[in-house]
Formats: sequence, structure tokens, C-alpha cells
Amino acid sequence: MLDLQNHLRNVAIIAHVDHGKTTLVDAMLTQTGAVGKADAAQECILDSNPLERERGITILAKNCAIDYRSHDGEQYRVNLIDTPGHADFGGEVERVLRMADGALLLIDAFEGPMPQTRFVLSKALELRLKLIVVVNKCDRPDARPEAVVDEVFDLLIALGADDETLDFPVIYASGREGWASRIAHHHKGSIDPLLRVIIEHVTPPRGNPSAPLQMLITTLDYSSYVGRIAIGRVYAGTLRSGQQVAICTKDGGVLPARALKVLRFVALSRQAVDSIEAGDLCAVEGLSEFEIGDTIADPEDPRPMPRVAVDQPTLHMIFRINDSPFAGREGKYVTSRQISERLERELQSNVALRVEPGESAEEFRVSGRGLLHLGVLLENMRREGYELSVGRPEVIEREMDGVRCEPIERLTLDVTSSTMGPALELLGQRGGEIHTVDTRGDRMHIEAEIPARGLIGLRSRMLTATGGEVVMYHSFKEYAPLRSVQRKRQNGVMIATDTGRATTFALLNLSDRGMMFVVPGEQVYAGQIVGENSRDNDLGVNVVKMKQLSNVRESNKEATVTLKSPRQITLEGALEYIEDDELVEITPQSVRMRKRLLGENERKRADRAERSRLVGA
Ligand SMILES: Nc1nc2c(ncn2[C@@H]2O[C@H](COP(=O)(O)OP(=O)(O)OP(=O)(O)O)[C@@H](O)[C@H]2O)c(=O)[nH]1
Ligand SMILES: [Mg+2]
Repeated sequence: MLDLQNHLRNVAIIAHVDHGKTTLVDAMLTQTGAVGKADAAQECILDSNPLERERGITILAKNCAIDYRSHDGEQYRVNLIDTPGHADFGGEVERVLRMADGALLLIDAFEGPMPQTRFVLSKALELRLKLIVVVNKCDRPDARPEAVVDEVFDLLIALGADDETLDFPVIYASGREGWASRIAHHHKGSIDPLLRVIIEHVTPPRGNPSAPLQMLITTLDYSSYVGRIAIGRVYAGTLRSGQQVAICTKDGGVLPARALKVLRFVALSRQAVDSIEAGDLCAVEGLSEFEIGDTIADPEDPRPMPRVAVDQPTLHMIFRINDSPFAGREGKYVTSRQISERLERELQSNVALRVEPGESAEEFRVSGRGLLHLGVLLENMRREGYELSVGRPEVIEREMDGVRCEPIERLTLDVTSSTMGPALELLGQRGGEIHTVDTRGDRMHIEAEIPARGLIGLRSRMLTATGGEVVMYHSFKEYAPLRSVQRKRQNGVMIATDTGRATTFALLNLSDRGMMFVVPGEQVYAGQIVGENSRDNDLGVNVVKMKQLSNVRESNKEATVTLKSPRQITLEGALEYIEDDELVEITPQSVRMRKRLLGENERKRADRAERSRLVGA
């Protein structure tokens, strides 16, 4: 039995977003023959869902496994856990780390440690995982591998790592070119040196296969054929297909259940097996009721393991039916019942999501881990044919020891030295506190702390303030007492006063008033936001106005004048942009912004009522 464990390794790959985790796992899969040549032609094989491919990011942690014949002739199996690097999915990383005994910490050879590196590393240290540092993307012309290793060392000291951890092995690699080496600037060979370090450095899993069964459910998957699938590690005992088990729940309950089918990870897929022994990872189908954090145990002797926590949501938004004049033109599913059913389905597998009823039957209060987390859900829904409208994202406050607290994030910004002034000013307005500023190459690297509330909408503002020359990352730090933040948009918007098709003539006339969001010929409705005013007030504009043709010559002249191209509105960009009295309308084909109240008079009345309420209060 022990022999099986000795030939097994469980390793998680962790890093800041885009430091190359998935590409490196791909290289390991292809070079060990786990994946055929046909699949290998594709980039990031593991990023299997369409949104992951399109955005080039990992959203869900994934398990895969490789068989590796080592230099000593022994055959090993390595369970690899690829994790997402974006801060919104940090909780997912924290949970799946519980399946591993070791962690490959990837660091970009130029960028060095970033906010999410710090977060995932601290979690790996808490779990006492064996650490291997991989300085990745060493093929980059601007790579500075030695300096990056020093920075990792400093970070480990700052996080209070013990001497044994500080003695970490270092691998220099390029996942893209498919090589790894123990020596810096040795740019050739295969990925083998990395696999070798994994075998040598990561401790084999332990646990007695004949003890009472304990499997901790750390994550889940969903399939429309078999329903919810529990994924986790067997820490003790042996789990057999078809076996009667007990599920130890959150409130101390013990429920009888049957593990209909037990599967282990093989390359990119799963294979049904008779049994899984202590130390190995597996997926279990056919359990009816379970939650992440539950233990699958021996019904004769149920022993719950310490639970893994599912992180609390930090952001909420109102999802409601689309009731714009264009509702139902582009989507298949538009009713509140259809939206409600879709959200219900999402809750089956999207573990950090919460859905509560809103103020009316047409509204739902949806909470998640951040703008990307909720944005991905909305993007999936519109692709499936849903139409809906959503309100401005709001940070979730918490009361701690009687004090109102809000989430605070660590933020790093890379800007050019000429745009540093405006960038710092913007940070100040948003409640940011600057910690350090250093020069990195020809750019300035700023580290700061900022309330999550101040982050909403910051990216687009930052892009404007720096002429697009900014790289920005953030990651959750802590809940702290409320700070004051100016979050109101500085510019007003242009609101269409009439419904119809936007004309070149009207858009041209408005072009020096600000930036337009629509193109000639586009259908707009009264109350839709069609542009940004250069001033701070909202402005009603008629974008469907036709030119009164007086003589032919003049109308020819019009055609030769060129229109500035409009600002492209992305889904997440729109969510960050809107104010309280505005909505984003989302359909399979369009993302439009609108006023909640479409009529100008209605808005005026509401405004007056609000003002007299404030005066009266
Ligand atoms: N130069 C260079 N670029 C790389 C290397 N590995 C990955 N990249 C590029 O870096 C980007 C991110 O790669 P991914 O493998 O998706 O990174 P990731 O860490 O999985 O990203 P997330 O899962 O979203 O956190 C892609 O554009 C890759 O092509 C490398 O070894 N060298
Ligand atoms: Mg990835």
C-alpha cells in the first residue's frame, strides 16, 4: 500500500494571473505523453470552457494527472491541480490547495511577485505545503531571473516562512518553449528537470488505507447527466464504487448516501475505478446531497475532518428583467421566472455565488467575489440567449465588533513616469494609500492599499488618466473600518431624448460635447445613455435628428466630414461605469446603458423628491 503512496505526488500550481500556470501544465501533459499531438496543437488545453479560451484566463481550478517514468526507472503518478490566478477566484485556490502536498509557485521572470502571488503563497505556507519556486517565462528578453528569486526570498521572510521553506528549490523555465532548468540562463532541454524536482522534493501522501474512510470534499463539478460531482482527497481509508457512505455535514449531521461511481484523474479526463485509497484524489458521482467542506465517511465510524470554508461574497448587484423599449428583440429568455431558474441552476456549481430575492418579483440580489466573477456569469447568460438588466455593483460591508467595515485590497500599478502624477491623484481620490513607488525598467511600480469600493470604475478612469499606459492588479487584503471615498463619476452623460436611428448629422453636431457611445444607424431609445458629457452634468440630446435638406451642395459637404470613432462599451466596463440611477441592459447582441427612469420628466420629478427628502432629513 505504502508503495502506491510512494509513487504518487499531489501538486498545485499557483501564481498571479497570467504568470503562465496553464501553459506550463500543458507542457507537462504533452511531454509526458498524457495528451496527444492533436490536442497539443491548441494553446492552454486545460482552459476548456469557451469563456476561458476567449479571455485567456483560468476561471475554475482543474485536476489532471500525468504518468512519469523517472531517471531511476520508477513509474510515478503526479496529480496536478491548475488554479486560477485572478483575485476574484482566490477562495477557490485556497480550497483546492487542501488536496495538495506541494505547490509550484510560478513567478514571471520579469514581473516578479505580484499581489496575488503574495495571497496564494501565504495560503500555501499556512497549509505547510512543500514549496518549489519556478521562475517562468525566462525566454522573455527583459527577464531578470536572479532579482526575481531575491524578491521571492524577501516575500517569504515577510510572510514568516521557516528555514526549511526558505531553502526552496528554484527552477528556471519557459512553459511556452517547454523547458525547465536548475540553472539560470540555460535555455534548452525539456520539462524533465521540473518533474524530477517534484518527485524529489514533494512529500508523498500519507494516510492509512485500512483506517475508517475520510474524504474531504474541496470542490465540485456539475454535469447535466449525473448532476453534482464531489471532488476531493481521500485522507484515510479506501473509497469503493457503489459503497454505502456517510456524509458529515456542516451542522454536525451524518447523512447516509451512496458513492455510485468513483473516478480517478487520468491525463485530462477521469476514469471509473473500483476503489481509491488514502492519499489519492478523486471525483464521486451519484451522491445526492452534499456541500463543499463535508466529509465522506465510514457509516460505521463517521469522523468529520476540519471543514474548508467557502469564502464570503464581497460584491452584490441587482439582476432584474429587461424592461427597456427594446426588450425581447434579441433574446430568447426574458421573464423573471426564466432568470430565476437560470440563477438557481448556477447555484448548483458556482460555490461563491449567493442569490436572494430583490425588492420586487422582477429583481434578484446576486452576490459574488468581484466584478469578474459576476461578469463571467452575465456573459455566459447572454450567450445562452438571456436578456436582463443589472444595477451598479456595490461592495458588501460587514459589521465587526460593532464597527462598520469594508473590504480593503492590495493594489499594484505600473505606469510610465510621465503619467504617474494623474495616476497618484486618482488613487488619492479613491481612498488609496501609497506604500511604495519604485522604478522598474522605464516604468514606475506603485504599491498601494485601497478600499474595494474605490476600485469599482477605477480601471477605466486609470486608462483615461494615463492614456492607456497602465497595468493594474488588486487582491483582497482584509476588512477594515469604513473610509471615505469619492466614487461618483466625474463626468455627466448624454441621454437620448428620442427613439430612432442615430444619424451622422446629429452625432457630428454633438462630437465636441464629449465622447459618443453609439454609431450612425444604431437604434437608440429615449432614456438610453449615448455618450459621455465633457462636463459634470447630464445632458439630454437628440441623436436621431435629421438634417433639414435646404440645398444639395451642402448635404454633399456633410459626407466628407469624418466622425470620431465611438467608445466601445464592454460588459464589465459598463458595470463599472454606471451610477445608482442607471442600469446596464444586457442582451445576446448588445450591452447598452440607460437611466432607470427613461422619461426626462420622470427623472426630474424623482430628482426633486430626492432633494426635498434630503433637505427634510
Ligand atoms: N514569453 C512567455 N510567455 C508565456 C509563457 N507561458 C505563458 N506565456 C503567456 O502568458 C500568458 C498567460 O499564460 P497562461 O498559461 O494562460 O497563464 P495562467 O497563469 O494560467 O493565467 P490565469 O490562469 O488566468 O491566472 C499567455 O499569453 C501565454 O502565451 C512563457 O514561458 N514565456
Ligand atoms: Mg490559467
